[in-house]
Amino acid sequence: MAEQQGTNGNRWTTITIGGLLLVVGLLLGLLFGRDGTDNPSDLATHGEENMSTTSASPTTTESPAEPDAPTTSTTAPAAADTTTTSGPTTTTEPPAQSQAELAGCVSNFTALSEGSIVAETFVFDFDGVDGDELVSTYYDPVNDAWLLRVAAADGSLSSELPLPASSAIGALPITVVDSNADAARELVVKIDGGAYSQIMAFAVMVDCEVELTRNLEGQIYSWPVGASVRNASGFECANTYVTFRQGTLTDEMVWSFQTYSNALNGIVWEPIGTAGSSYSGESEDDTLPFAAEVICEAVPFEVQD
Ligand SMILES: [Ca+2]
Ligand SMILES: [Ca+2]
Repeated sequence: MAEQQGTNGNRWTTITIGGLLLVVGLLLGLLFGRDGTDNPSDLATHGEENMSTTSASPTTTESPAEPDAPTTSTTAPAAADTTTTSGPTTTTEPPAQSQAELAGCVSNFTALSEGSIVAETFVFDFDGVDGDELVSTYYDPVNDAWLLRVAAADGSLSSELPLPASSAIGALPITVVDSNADAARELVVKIDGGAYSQIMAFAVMVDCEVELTRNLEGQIYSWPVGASVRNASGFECANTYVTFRQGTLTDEMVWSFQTYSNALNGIVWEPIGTAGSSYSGESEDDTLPFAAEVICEAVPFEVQD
């Protein structure tokens, strides 16, 4: 019995020791449990890592969007194709440069607008560079305006200029001259009209554009040509200059007249000589002392049908 009690006591001590170990174990477990409560922060950091990896993943989804690169690589061959297709044409026709290119101009051809009425077209080499230009005056009914138009015969270039002509009177190319003997042509063009006269101006090509020539003040240089009972005017081309004349019949039945001799320099008319180019005079009777016309030797040109 005593031995049994002893063994029983041992049992109880082992149970209590076991219980103590359990308690210790629980305490340790609690301690680890606190570490476990720290874990949420670890989870949070893990979460952040996850976030960063998920935010990183968009960049990896963006890189698939680099199919843009394939599209640029597909357009690049296309550009190469066009240059190679245009290449053969330049190699098959080496001298076939456009008039615009030959003249060092930008190709800016604009077709004549529909409904336009061409008065007349002169064909000649206006800009002095290979190939003829088609030089026309035409009426644009949409804008109720008269224009001077120059177009390269090969359709590579065009330039236009509005003229002051009223719609009832109209504008017209008159002749082609070289009034200053510099081999560059000038077009004499009627830009308007009056009661007894036609208003003339000179047009030139400058830097791929058609321009009307100017006086020293920069205004369009125009001159009436024609005669009435009491008024007359005209001009005459000399070798390197033009003499413009204007007269009025006085009450004494003589013509009082003025002449101006000017030479074209670029697009500006300048008086010739240092003494000035103007002269005033009177006729001896009522006979007009000059021709009320354009008296200039024409440079050859064709009139288009
Ligand atoms: Ca030309
Ligand atoms: Ca000239």
